[in-house]
Amino acid sequence: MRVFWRSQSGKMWFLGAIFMLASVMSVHAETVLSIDFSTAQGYSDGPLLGQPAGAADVWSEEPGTVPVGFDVQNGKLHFDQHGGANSFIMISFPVTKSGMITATWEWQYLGPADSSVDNGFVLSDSSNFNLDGDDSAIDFNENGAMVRMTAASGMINAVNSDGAGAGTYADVNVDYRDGRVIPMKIEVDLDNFSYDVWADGVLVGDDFGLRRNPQNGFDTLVLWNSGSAVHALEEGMLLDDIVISTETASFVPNWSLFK
Ligand SMILES: [Ca+2]
Ligand SMILES: [Ca+2]
Ligand SMILES: [Ca+2]
Repeated sequence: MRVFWRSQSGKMWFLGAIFMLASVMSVHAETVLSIDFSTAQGYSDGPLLGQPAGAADVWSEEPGTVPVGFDVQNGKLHFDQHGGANSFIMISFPVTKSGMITATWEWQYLGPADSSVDNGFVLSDSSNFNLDGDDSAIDFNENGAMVRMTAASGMINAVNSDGAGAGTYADVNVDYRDGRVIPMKIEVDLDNFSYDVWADGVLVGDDFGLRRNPQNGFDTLVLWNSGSAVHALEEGMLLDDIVISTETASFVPNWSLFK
C-alpha cells in the first residue's frame, strides 16, 4: 500500500477506494430514523407532541388522546411517571416488510432504587392499530416488538408472545433501578416474526415472538408511558439516541432522518 502515498493523486485514489468500500458495505443497511432530541434536529424543551419543529413527520398522538408525560428536556426525552392512564406517542418511518430491522437507544431510570416505572419502546405495524375497528386507537395487543422498564419487578422485560396479541412477557433479568445509562438494541426478523433483545451489549432475549405480527410491515415507533405505578414525584425515565435501520434494499428517496 505504501505506493499509494507517494503522491497526492495516489493518496486521493487510496481515500477514494476506502470511501467506495464503505459505500459498498453499507448498501444493505439504511438508517430510517435517527433522533437525539437536539436543537440541531429541531427539538426544544417542552412536550414532544408535534416536534421536531417544521418537520414533515412529527411525533403524533394516538387518535382521540393527548399524550401525557413525554417532554423534551436538555436534549433528551423525559418520561414523567405521572400517575394517570396509559399514554402513547408515536412517529413513523418508511415501511419495512422483510429482512431485518434494528433499533438502538439509551435508557436511564430516574428515581429511588426501591421504586420503578412502566415505560415502553415498541416497533409496530400501524395498520394493526385498527384491528378492532376503533379508528386506529392503539391497544397494547396491536403492537409488535415490545420492550419495557416494568414496574412489577424493577427489571427490563420484553414481549415473547404468539404474534396474535397475547400479552406474554419474559423477564430478561436486567435491573434498571441503579439509574445507570443502559444501551439497548433490538433486532427484528420480519421474515420469521421474531426478535432479539440486547442490554448493555449482552443478548438478553433470543428469538422472542412478536405480540402482533405485522400485516403490512413495521412503520411506527411507539413509546408508552403508564402512569399507573407512580410512587414518587421525581420518578421517571430518560430516553435518548434512537437509531432505526433496515437491512432490506428499501432506499427511500428524500427521506429525512429527522422527519
Ligand atoms: Ca440527546
Ligand atoms: Ca385499536
Ligand atoms: Ca436470535
